[in-house]
Amino acid sequence: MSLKNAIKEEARRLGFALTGITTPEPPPHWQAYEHWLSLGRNASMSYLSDPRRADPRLVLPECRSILVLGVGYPQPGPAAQNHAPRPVGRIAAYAWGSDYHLVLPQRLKVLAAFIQAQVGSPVPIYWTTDTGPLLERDLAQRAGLGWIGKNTCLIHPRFGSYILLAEILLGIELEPDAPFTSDRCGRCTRCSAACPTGCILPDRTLDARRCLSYLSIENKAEIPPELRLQLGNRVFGCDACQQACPWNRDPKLPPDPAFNARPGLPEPELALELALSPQEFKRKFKDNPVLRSKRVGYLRNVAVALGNAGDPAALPALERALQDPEPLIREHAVWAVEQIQKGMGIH
Ligand code: B12
Repeated sequence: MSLKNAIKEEARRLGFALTGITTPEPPPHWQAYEHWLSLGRNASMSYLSDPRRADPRLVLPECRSILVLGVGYPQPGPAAQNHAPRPVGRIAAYAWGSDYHLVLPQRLKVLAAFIQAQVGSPVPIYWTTDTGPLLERDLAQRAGLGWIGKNTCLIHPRFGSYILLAEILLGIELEPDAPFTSDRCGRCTRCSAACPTGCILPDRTLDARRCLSYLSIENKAEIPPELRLQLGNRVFGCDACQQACPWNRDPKLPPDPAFNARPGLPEPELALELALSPQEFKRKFKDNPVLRSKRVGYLRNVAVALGNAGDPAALPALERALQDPEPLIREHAVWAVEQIQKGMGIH
């Protein structure tokens, strides 16, 4: 068996259902990416202007090939109405189980050791998922894993877009796979029509300043008042543009069990969440992506979701949140109380 095939086989054994190899050249849409940054569409994510993103060889100078890997995660059903007896929130599907930033590096480490052992001499190597200075979707497209759709997601023709990506940069040459060249979005615009804030732009980028995923996860400040209603019951991330995508209709990629939903997720009861103490929050979301928003960001989102649910039964929980030590939580709880009172005809 060739080294390339042995590596791919080991990657699949470790749970990476998708594997592809590409060259270390600069990412194909670098210019579009720079333009996107120059317009401020990265919002407060200043780490995205790291100049190393321009060329993988700025990350690993000896890089001669890149192994791009993908794993599936559970797919949410169609956007549901809130029928629960008490208002519940909604967490994006990638965050229902263990945090991929913890799960995938463990596997990448094993795979990197396997490659070193197969080669028999030290190989310059760098592995990452999400946080490394790489344009992962561009590399995945060039490694043949799928195309970049109108919702900006990497879409696999059989497995859809509920896929997480990881890469290993290697100081050895492996034969590259053919890039995925066709664009299968056609004239479909369901993703942009489904986006509650209209943040998906016609040039295959999005404006993070209006993206509900950004606003509920990465954003550390207030949620702009004019976008709070659109948040609906989302308390962490957003899947609207993926749920609308026809390529996600029949999930064929078995989701990796590491990302199966934990008890109580994906639809936590909002009034209970609002009462989480710092210790309870840490315990509940240990090793889960929600930890990233910290208690302050999560409870800010929960308060908005309660305001949007408009249930007067939530008023006592919100009134307790008006005493929270975090000003950001208090401010969003005030908004939520006002929303509920408006619904009751009290001004
Ligand atoms: C910053 C970031 C975000 C930001 C900004 C997202 C965005 N679309 O710009 C926010 C917080 C909003 C976000 C949200 C989400 N993210 Co995110 N995010 C990232 C991160 C760290 C960088 C992305 C980036 O550089 N954005 C800037 C834009 C311009 O680049 P891009 O999104 O890669 O899009 C490419 C296209 O626009 C293309 N392009 C430009 N012009 C043109 C023109 C044509 C014709 C074509 C074909 C392509 C093209 O070039 C860009 C660069 O490759 C990557 C990890 C990484 N290191 O790459 C994960 C990553 C993209 N995110 C991921 C996930 C899972 C999500 C969410 C689904 C989470 C959620 N449910 O809430 C959402 C999806 C929202 C969406 N539609 O993108 C996965 C996506 C996997 C996939 N199948 O695509 C990644 C790859 C992380 C990972 N390791 O798995 N994310």
